[in-house]
This record gives sequence, structure tokens and C-alpha cells, in this order.
Amino acid sequence: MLSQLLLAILLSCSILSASAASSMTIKLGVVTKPGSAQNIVAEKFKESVEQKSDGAISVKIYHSKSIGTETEILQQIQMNTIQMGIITAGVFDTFDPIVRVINYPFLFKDHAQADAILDGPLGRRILSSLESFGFKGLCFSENGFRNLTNNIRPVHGPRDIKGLKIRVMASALHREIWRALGANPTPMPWPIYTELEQGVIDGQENPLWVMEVYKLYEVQKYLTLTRHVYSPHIDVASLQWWQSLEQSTRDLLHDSMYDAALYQRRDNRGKNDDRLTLLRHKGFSIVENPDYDGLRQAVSNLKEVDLYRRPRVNKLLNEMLQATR
Ligand code: EAX
Repeated sequence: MLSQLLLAILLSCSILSASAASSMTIKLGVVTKPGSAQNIVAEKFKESVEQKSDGAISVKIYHSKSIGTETEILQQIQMNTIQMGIITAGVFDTFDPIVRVINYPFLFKDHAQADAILDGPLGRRILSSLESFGFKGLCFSENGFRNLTNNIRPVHGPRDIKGLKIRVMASALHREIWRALGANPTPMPWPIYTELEQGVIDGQENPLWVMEVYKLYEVQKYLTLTRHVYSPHIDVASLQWWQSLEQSTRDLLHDSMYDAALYQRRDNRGKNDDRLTLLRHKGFSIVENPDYDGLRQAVSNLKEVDLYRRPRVNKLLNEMLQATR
């Protein structure tokens, strides 16, 4: 009797472990910490996948640089050592120059226009272009419109930017933008709190949630709502891995990611007014309406730079400029 019971227990254990082996765990990387825009997408995605798959698929989120910088996460996705990531679009430009088209300065007027274009055929062309580089681009969530902070002086227009040492992402385009604006751009991977604190750099540029979540008000004095670049994330998977999945699994993952992206864009935008109030309260001196004409003028020749030289990149940039006019 006892041995029968033991046998039954052993059997059920082995059945359990067999079903566990046939289930799947997706490794998903983000560079930022809990509470960040990327993490909000990741957590929503995880919740929805685990629920829709009845637990057959689980998602393990690696955050806070635990598996490296955004560039390093992308390299691991290319190799399929991790399967997915929520990655700031700027960083993709070392992999596929076509991404420079969406990071073009002052391209999108507002959120509605960014959504219409990125969720439409032009956005899909950018996502499918990434396949040549080993990525399956699923959709876009957002970091948001980027704004300048610094420690030296209030910035009202290009004259005030002259000579500021500004940290930029690992993106040739972002470097060009800040050079054109008169700054001394310094590429550095995220996060950069210590470098700001120690004065290695004078400033940085990011959407408002970053100043709040990373407490940049502790180490920066001046904020200007430059809104110079709309910064999406690309929600991305390893192409090699994606191609190994059944269609029904791909659909489940794709739908879950798109829902998470829509949720996060709404969430992020809904919080911006309160963030501005909080940042002012925390001591930021804020310029809300800088000289936009002057800023635009300073970057108006960017279209001609080498970064857009390749015909397919150039063609898409022109289409994008047309579509956002
Ligand atoms: O969200 O490196 C950057 O500036 C990015 O915006 C980063 O992902 C912070």
C-alpha cells in the first residue's frame, strides 16, 4: 500500500516536471529599473502572457542593467541568449541606420501623430527592416519626448547650449543633434546619476519620467522642455527564436506586447502634468517655452548629413518628413 502511494507520488512528480519542461520561460531585458517606462511595458506584458497562456509561458524580466547596457542587451537578443527586450530606439542606430528616421529632431508634432505613424505602414517598415539584423520588431512603446536638463544655466535657446557637456545615448544621430545645437556631446550608457553628481557631464536629455524615477532633481538644476526628439522604445524579440515558435504562440506574444505598449503609452502621458509639478517642487528651475524656432533652425541641416546618406534610409526619411508635415 505504502509503496503504491510512493509510486503514485513519484509518477505525479515526473509528470509535473515533464510538463514544466515543455513549458517555456522567456528572458526579457530592460536596462532601467522598476517604475521606469520600459519596466511598465515589461510587467504588463508578463502579466498578460502568463495569464493568456494559463501559465504555460512565463516571462523573467532582467532589469536595472543586470544583463548589461541597452547595446549589450540587443547583442544578446541577436544571439538568442535572451529572447526579448524593451529598448530605447536611439540605441538601435548602431545596428540599423534606418532607425535614425524616427529619432529625427522635431519630427513628430504630438503623441497622436507619433502613434498614427508608428502604428501604421511607415512604422511597420522600420520594424521589418530590423529583421536583416536578427531582430523581430513587434511594436513601439515609449520613453516620450526628450527634454534637456543641466547644471550650468537656464536654457532658453541654442545660445545657452553652447559648450555644455551633454551626455547622449550610444547613437550617432543623437551626437550629431547635440553638436548641431552647439553642445559638447558625450556618449555614455545608462544610468548616469554618478557622472551628473560628480560633474563629469553638465547635463543630459530624457523624458520627464526619467527625472522623477532617477531623482535627477538631486543632481541637476535647470530643465527646459525642448521636446527635441520623440523617443520610442522598440519592443523586440530575437528573430531566430521567433521563427522557431508556432504561429499561435507568436500571435499571443504579439498581441500581449501591443496591448502592453498601448497601456504604457497612455500611462506615461497621463502622468506628465503631475511630474512637471513634482519636478518644480523638488527644485528644478523650468523653462517651459524655449525658442523652438531657434532650436529647429540649428538642426535644420541634419537631413543632409552622412548619417542619412544610404538610399533606403534617405528615402524613408523623406517619406517620414512628408507624412509629418
Ligand atoms: O530610459 O539612455 C537613455 O537616455 C534612455 O532614454 C534610457 O533608456 C533611460
